Amino acid sequence: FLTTDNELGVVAVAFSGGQPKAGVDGGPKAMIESGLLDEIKSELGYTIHYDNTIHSYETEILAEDPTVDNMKRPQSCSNVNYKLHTQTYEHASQGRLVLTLGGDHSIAIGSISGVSKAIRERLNKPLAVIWVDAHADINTFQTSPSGNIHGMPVAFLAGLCSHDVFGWLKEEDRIPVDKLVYIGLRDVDSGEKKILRENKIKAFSMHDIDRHGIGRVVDMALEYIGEETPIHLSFDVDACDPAHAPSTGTPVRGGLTLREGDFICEAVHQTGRLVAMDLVEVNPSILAQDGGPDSWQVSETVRTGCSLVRCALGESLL
Ligand code: 4U7
Ligand code: MN
Ligand code: MN
Ligand code: MN
Repeated sequence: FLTTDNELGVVAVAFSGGQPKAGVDGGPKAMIESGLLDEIKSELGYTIHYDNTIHSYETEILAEDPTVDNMKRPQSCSNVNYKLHTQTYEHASQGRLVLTLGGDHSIAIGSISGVSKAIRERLNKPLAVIWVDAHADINTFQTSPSGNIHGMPVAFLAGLCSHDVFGWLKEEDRIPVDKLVYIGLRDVDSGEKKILRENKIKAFSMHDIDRHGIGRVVDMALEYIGEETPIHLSFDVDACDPAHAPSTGTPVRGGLTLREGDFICEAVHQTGRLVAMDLVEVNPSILAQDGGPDSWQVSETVRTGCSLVRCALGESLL
């Protein structure tokens, strides 16, 4: 077996430096305060390994962090991700399933690289990644139109670009391009489309979901990965439609329904090969124009994020 039964390592990463909007560092706190970890413990029966710390990484976030080669706040992103890398590596080395709560999606550089390294050492296998997102997050620092690192993590992880700033990222930390599969895409930059095409990367867009239905799409994604491979599920809450996840930095209309999102997580759980999950980009500070502090947007988004996590951990299994 790929993980020890019902042992869960949790890392809460309050980091927003991969993008410009304040507040996404409040995501983990909001999900945890709404009772997520208690439910996982009492209702799903996991033993949780958690340091009871929402890592703010204050010492890692630098006052002076000038743009380097079109990457904004590069040193802060690198420092935070290196810390996270060592934490997910530690959990995964112990055979725990690893849950990382973000934070913006740049933190996938640390979470996935740590798990990848541990899985290679423990099982001598590559790690597959299912990236559920409205966006492909595969810009290189050269193609990125924004310079925001939360739009680049896949490029670094898949070895499509590298940079001295992320010099700690080694070969065994990386994921093979042919074990990467996307679900939910609908806002992909032209440079990213070229990268996806040239590297023949498997991607299921919202169009594919409309055409085949979510059931077939998930089957095809899992078939593509193959039966032996451990899976890291990296879930950006903006994959879901803004009706269900409005409080996120880069919402895009026409997304997954609640059930489609939960279904993806349930189906990945059912493979028995889920070794890690990220749930990122919940930003409790983002309200609709008419929103007050208690607006429904925030609670709905937090609720969606928590539901996705519980489904990936087997909640809806009968
Ligand atoms: B997220 C974008 F240009 N592609 O690179 C970019 F549209 O983690 C958006 O998926 C990236 O939320 C979105 O900045 C990153 C942009
Ligand atoms: Mn996104
Ligand atoms: Mn993303
Ligand atoms: Mn986003």
